[in-house]
Amino acid sequence: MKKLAIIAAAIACLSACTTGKHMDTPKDKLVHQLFEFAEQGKIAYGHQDDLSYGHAWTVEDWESDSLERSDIKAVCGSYPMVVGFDLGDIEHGADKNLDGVPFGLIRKAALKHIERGGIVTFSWHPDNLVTGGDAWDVSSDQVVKSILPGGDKHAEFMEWLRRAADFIESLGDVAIIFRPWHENVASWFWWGGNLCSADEYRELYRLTWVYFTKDRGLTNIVWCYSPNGDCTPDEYMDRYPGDEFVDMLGFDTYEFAAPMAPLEEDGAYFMEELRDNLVKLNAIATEHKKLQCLSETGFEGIPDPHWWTEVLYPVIKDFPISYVLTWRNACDKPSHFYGPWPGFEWAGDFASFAGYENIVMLPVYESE
Ligand code: BMA
Repeated sequence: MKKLAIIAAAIACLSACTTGKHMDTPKDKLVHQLFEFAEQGKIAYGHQDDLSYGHAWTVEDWESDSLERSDIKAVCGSYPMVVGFDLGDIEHGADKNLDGVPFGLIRKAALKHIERGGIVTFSWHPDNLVTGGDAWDVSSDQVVKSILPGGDKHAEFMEWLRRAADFIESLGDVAIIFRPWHENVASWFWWGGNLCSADEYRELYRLTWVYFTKDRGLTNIVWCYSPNGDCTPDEYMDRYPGDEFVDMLGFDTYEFAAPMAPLEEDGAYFMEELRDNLVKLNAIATEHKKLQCLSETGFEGIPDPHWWTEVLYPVIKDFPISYVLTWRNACDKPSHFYGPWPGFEWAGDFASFAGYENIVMLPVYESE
């Protein structure tokens, strides 16, 4: 039953995406590839900032090593199929993003990854234009209102969008996944649930889409809408910008260690929550004929020796998500990692996960 629904959704979407055209633009090809993963029961593995730095190496190491360094590759011999990068601080025209990664490196790494056959996704944690704080500054509930048309910060905000669009345009004729204004049902970002009305949120997403797509002609973007996972289907859809503006549906959800609780209890709770969320996502995505992904997940520090094979995999394997992405391995915060690294005591469990037939990794070719 599930298989049929997926195929029906895939065919409907593919024809919608390609109406009147040959299926040959970079975006068409990426959409097709992502649908094919789901149709074949495969899930691509993704890792944030994988090529920029790792648990024990920094962006400074990059200049000397031609982008061949990757914690994931060091552990299992393949790159992640999907690599995520964040555009935070591009809005200021900064040289480096909010985590200190030069935008020149991000551009080079993204293009290298695509050239190798991989898939690239961009998130964006822009600062708060009203308070001058960061994306997590939720001290004002007037931010979205003031950056929309008619608001006193609108002109400045359009400059921020221009800088983000300039960066994506600078990648050239390649397709990428972009998921702006994420985790928007909760209220930890200035565009969150209690910080703006549903109408304002939708207008923000559409404004971004229209500016990129129509004003700037950036038509090779796969647009991903990804609220935080822990929300009802009504909450998920309440702020949905509309089918015209979205190609892929996802959500972000993490496992957390509850104080004093044994790991098995955390794992069981997370598995149930993840499964519930994926059931809801599948129902919505099937109805709207959209691609699906688990846009962010992980367990900080991966304290569970079997997290990949006994917690994450047993749940995701049953769902037609095209990819799952775990968050970054911060080089400046030793306990802030979501992927394995060489020497990590439970790295073998990840290598087993990466070796499963239906987990898609990006092989390293001889010539590299
Ligand atoms: C968060 C953390 C932060 C980081 C931000 C953007 O989840 O990893 O340290 O600055 O993502 O990458």
